[in-house]
Amino acid sequence: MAYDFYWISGSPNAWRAMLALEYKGVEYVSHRLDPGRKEHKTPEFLALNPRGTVPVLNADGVVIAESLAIMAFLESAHPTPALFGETPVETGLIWQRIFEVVNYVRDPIETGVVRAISYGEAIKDPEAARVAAVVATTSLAWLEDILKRHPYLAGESVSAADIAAMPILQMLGRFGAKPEAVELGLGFDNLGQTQPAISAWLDRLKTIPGYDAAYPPHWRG
Ligand SMILES: N[C@@H](CCC(=O)N[C@@H](CS)C(=O)NCC(=O)O)C(=O)O
Repeated sequence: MAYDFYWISGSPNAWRAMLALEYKGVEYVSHRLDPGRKEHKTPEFLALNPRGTVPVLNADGVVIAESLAIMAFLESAHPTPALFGETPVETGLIWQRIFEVVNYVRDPIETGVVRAISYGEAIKDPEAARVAAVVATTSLAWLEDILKRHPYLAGESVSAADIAAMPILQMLGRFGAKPEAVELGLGFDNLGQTQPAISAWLDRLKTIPGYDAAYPPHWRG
């Protein structure tokens, strides 16, 4: 099957789908879109995904435009190495963790903190930013507790749950270290000290197959 994969550098949703492709060693044609030139809003791209969002995987005309759906599709088409477990118990826990991340971690971190910093809202409204930081810290405490007890989110081995969550935490580390975030005292500029288990988990994930290939190119250097 021939795959065309559409993505934007630094998009957390595209990152997780690309890492799944790379982790599984699946061949694909890469289409990096430039958001500055609105390449995800061209008529050609909107014909593939009318929402104009990435990631998109076109598998011989079957178009999938949701990151988790792409990961599930890849698991079915390329079962080895497994990302969604080998037994019903493992698969259930992995999906449990994915939905917990999507429902309780993603928004407080991505919308509450990362977007506020990157859109310049945090500096305009420091009080709101600090409130959002407290909410995000509660989500981090939940992750930290799991990762104190297990090396990965769904237990002893890497899974789709880790790959789904990792870009969100990387975004927090990157934007939490921006000077304005540090100046506001949001508390995300030294995850190694404040959340050592999350930080160690991020380091472990740097060694999995495909990590370097899927790392956002404009973050390098
Ligand atoms: N639920 C979708 C979300 C896709 C999404 O919002 N992608 C963002 C990048 S992370 C995007 O393309 N934003 C551009 C836009 O909305 O114009 C998924 O998981 O794939």
